[in-house]
Amino acid sequence: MAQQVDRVNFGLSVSVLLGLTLPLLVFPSQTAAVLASIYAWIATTFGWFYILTGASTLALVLYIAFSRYGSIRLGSEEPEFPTYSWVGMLFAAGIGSGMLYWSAIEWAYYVQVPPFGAEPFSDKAYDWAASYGLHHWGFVAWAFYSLPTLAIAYPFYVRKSPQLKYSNSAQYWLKGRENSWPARLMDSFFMIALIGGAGSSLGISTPLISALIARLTGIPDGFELELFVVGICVALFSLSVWLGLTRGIRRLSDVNLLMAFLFLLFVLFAGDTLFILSMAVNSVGHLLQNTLAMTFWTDPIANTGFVGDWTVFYWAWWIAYAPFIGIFVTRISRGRTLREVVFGMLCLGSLGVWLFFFVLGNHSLGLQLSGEVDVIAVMNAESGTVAIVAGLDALPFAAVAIGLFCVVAIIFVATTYDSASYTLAATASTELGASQDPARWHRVFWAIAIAILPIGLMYAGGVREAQTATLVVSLPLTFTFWLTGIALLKSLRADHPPR
Ligand code: NM2
Repeated sequence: MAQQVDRVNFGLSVSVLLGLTLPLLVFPSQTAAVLASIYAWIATTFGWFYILTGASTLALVLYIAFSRYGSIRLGSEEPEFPTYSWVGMLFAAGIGSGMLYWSAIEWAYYVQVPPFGAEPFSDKAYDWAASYGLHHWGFVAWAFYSLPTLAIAYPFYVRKSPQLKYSNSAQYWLKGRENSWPARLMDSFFMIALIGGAGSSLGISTPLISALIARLTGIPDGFELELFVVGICVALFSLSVWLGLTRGIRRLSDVNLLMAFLFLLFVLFAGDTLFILSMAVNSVGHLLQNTLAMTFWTDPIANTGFVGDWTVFYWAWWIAYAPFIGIFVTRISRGRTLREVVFGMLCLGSLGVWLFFFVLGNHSLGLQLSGEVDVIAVMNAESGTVAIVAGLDALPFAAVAIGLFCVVAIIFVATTYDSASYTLAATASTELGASQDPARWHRVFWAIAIAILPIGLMYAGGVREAQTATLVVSLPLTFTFWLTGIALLKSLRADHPPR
């Protein structure tokens, strides 16, 4: 159904897109230096605040799920999507091919500079390396995604506030002032974070995908191949968002889930199955044993930089994506209870990512330990991407694994971008009803618009800077998390007074 365009939000976000791209293109090194020093300042000054926000967010969503509020249903209808597709869509939207990169290689960074005072390359360092990734992509991380989802979905379905926007999460305070400047500010922070975040994700995944294609076809890797990869991805996600939620986005996510499972099964059985399984079980134990310590660790005494470089970096990254996921998951969650939303995201979301860390991560960790491939040396000498391909190359029928991995990576990129374009279009539309979609041209406009930034960045070499910019923008979003959390609790209390 065609909807009106909200001129202010539309104009604002197009200006943001240009405002973000131009300085990075015209003054790349100066912009990079400024951004890096701002991030360093944020990580030192607000590190504790990010850690505290993570722990509190997890506590809040668990409280809502376990309390009587958990059984509140979002709208009175039956769920619009079957659970398989619902989980598939929320997973594919929230997780991009960044996860494919990090799940395979994150351990190799941690083993060299381990947390909690472990000796580099020691057995203890390997234990931490195999379990810390599970924390950075686990319950706290998914709680960051769940909170805006609850905070947007509750007013949207239950309080009938027809705004599929981030500022809807502050509806408790904004009643009747949906177009006021605090609302606009919240929405524009969200749009900047999403445009920057999506831009840098495509900037990270393109080299990975083109390295895989180069390995498979023998075509030399380089800027032309990368442009070609961006072209395929953009075509795929424009088509998907053009077809819409049910015919496009949902179908692509269903295929995504199936292909991802096939790929993981292949690596599990073609690789050292026994080692992968026992390392996976072991790392869950290590994670559970240390969850509290990891959730609250700010490293104030030794100040090794691990928390700022990793945990704060990850929390900021998840927070930058979170309002987008909140809007998108709201749209697909009609008919579900708050408890289902929290547990679906926390448990199934974490489990989905963990399967990649279990199989892909422990496969390459095993190669390092057995001496078959010196993954760390390859990574340090060349790049993480090359090290991942080297790990897959050690498998029997390596071409099958690499081919599947390449297809999965492309679909993961496309499924994040189609929902991101959908969400940007929704934010830049005026009132959307519970099952209305933004106009078709408008959805495709955003699909193409958010691809322009990464192409520019790849050309100018500013992918890291875009990522840093995203992290910087996530600071004000972190403050809005407290705002939306309190607004949600207040609305729930007001609508459901204790009996
Ligand atoms: N998060 C999940 O490429 C990606 O995986 C994008 C990254 C926010 C850490 C999402």
